[in-house]
Order: sequence, then C-alpha cells, then structure tokens
Amino acid sequence: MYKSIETILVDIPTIRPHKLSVTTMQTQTLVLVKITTEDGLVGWGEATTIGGLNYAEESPESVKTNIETYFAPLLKSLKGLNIAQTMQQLNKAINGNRFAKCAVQTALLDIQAKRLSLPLSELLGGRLRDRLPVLWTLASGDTAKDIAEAEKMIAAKRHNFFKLKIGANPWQQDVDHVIAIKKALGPDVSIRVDVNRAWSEQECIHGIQQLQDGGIDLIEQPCSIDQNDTLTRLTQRFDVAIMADEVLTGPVSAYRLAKQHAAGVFAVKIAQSGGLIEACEVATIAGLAGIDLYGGTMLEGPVGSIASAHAFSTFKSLAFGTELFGPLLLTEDILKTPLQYENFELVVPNTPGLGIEIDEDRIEQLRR
Ligand code: MUC
Ligand code: MG
Repeated sequence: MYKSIETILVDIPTIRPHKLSVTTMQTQTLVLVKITTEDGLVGWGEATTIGGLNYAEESPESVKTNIETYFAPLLKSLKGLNIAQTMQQLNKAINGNRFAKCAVQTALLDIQAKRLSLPLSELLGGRLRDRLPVLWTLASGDTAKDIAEAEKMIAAKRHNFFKLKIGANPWQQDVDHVIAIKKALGPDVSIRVDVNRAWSEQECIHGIQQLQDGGIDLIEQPCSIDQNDTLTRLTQRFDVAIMADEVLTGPVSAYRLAKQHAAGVFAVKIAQSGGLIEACEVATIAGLAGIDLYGGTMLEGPVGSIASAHAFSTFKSLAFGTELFGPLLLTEDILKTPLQYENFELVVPNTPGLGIEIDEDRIEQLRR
C-alpha cells in the first residue's frame, strides 16, 4: 500500500538571528516526510525541531534515521489498515519519537483527505474557523530593533500581537526590555513572553510580578519542565495567565497538568503532541478542565504550519490565538504558492488534503 517513505532535510537561513534562551538560530532545518502510495497518491508531513537537540529530544538527523530504519519498513509491511490502525501498529512497535510520528501521521492524513477530496481539517472532526490569528515573535535580542520590527508588522497588517523570547539574559535586564517594548507599542497591543524554562522559582516570582504590573498578557513556560509544582504555584499566585509549553508533551501530560491545575493556558503543538489527532485530544482535555488554548509552533515551515492550522481550526476555542509564523521567518519558500497571510491572519486552505502544492524542484536544490 505504501510504496515509499522519504525523509528530507532542508536547511534554510532565517531572515535574521532568532534568539531563544536555549539557542540562537541562524538557519532552520526543515524535516519533511513524503509518503507515496502504490496507487500514486502523495502525502507530506513535517517533523521540524529547534536548534538540533537544544530544544527537544529529537533532532533532524535522529528523525531521519528512525523513520528510515524503523518506520518505513514497518509502514511498507502494513496492508489494508486505516490511519488509526496504522498508528496503533507504529505506537506498538516504536516508543517515543513524537515528532517523527506526527510527520508520518500528517502525511497519512494528507493522503486520505486527498483520496476523499476533503480538506484535512474535515478528517479531524471539521473546522470551526477558516482563518487563524497569528502573532509574530520578536527575538532579535535588541529592544530598538524589536520595536521597529513590531511597528513594521502592524503597518503591513501582518501581525498585531507579539511574543518576546526572553531568558538568555539576567532576568531584570529581560524584564526591562519587555516593559520598554510594551510601553512603546501601547495598551492595545498584546505582548506575551516566552522564558523557555530559564528562570528559577524566585526569578519567576520577581520577574512575573513586574511583567504582570507592566501589562503583559501571557507568561510561557517560565520554569524547568521538571518543576510542575513551581508552575502550579505560579498559576495560583498570579492573575496573569501562565502557559505550559515544553512541559506539555501530548494527551497524557495534558491530563496530568490539568489535574494539577498547573497552567491556565496550554500551548498546543502538533509535533510535541505526537500528531494532529493527539493535538486535538490535548485541546479536548484543556476544554474539559477550563484551560485556555494557544496554537503553538516548533518554527516549522509551510507543511507543519498548515497541518497545525488544520488541527487548530477544529478547536472549540482558541482564546490566545496562534503563532503559526514559521514560514515567514525563512528566507526561502518550498511551496509553489505561499501560505496566505492577510489581515493579521493565516487562511486555512479548503482544497483537498493539506491544501498546499510542494515545489519539489526547489526542495531538490535546497536539500542537504
Ligand atoms: C517556543 O518555545 O514556543 C515558538 C515561537 C518561537 O519563536 O519559538 C518557538 C518555540
Ligand atoms: Mg514556547
């Protein structure tokens, strides 16, 4: 049934250095998965991560090796199974590897949706919205440059809310940087911060207090993923919303975090969840627990970003919007027609499958 499963690494420079607490990115490595069926249908998925092994447990190279060595032979041996049964076989045979599983599942859903002539969102229960609000991340590392970048985005109607990556500098320096940007952009522009695990509990208490007083709307993953008790105490202590990101690794962790009231908001990511179906399960758990949602990114290119958009379009509520700007951070596109960003939103395609056309010639030129 599946004729070939190919994993392609594509290194693309970013439009400017992207500074996180865990690394500074100058390029992004897209991890693309292409599955071809014996009857000639092609599906695409993406397993992109950030900074090799700086951010998560899977690297571009490990995803490629594991898909080629373990996933591909197993997939080729399966006959006549639907997607749920196929994923069940993969999950039985392969531990972990959520990013690789997400890419494979996305490609299978893309194929099935094309077969049925439906947009992928309709295989996930159906979309509730055709457009998603998308923020921009300010991460140049320079306050004046960040303010100028934000003003340019607002004027171009590309983004009107922003996330700031902090945690690389001493906490007070980072907080001053955030407050200066908030003051420059004014009360109507929502500013959020992502600390990417950098602060101790004491730094969180002092830093978040000042950010809350300064009018910041959301604090993302301020402490280590090993400190759920800290995250819970911060959620209870502050009015400003505290969001779980790296600590949220799929439905099981969503259930545990919800049970512990560890966060007021979940950053749902398809790769971290282990697939689009699992991302939707995370959203359901959050909804039942009264936790708000935000559509997160691993700074994927267009394949992972639009796959995420299909999943997020089905969420009952998306109170904090999304950050599906990954393709806009890259200097090269791999689509024949770029994703449609307009009026501060990303349009979810309604053509069959993911609704994108991959430029395979461009990928051939760019691949590692
Ligand atoms: C993260 O931790 O959220 C998302 C946007 C961005 O700039 O970095 C990523 C990762
Ligand atoms: Mg984050």
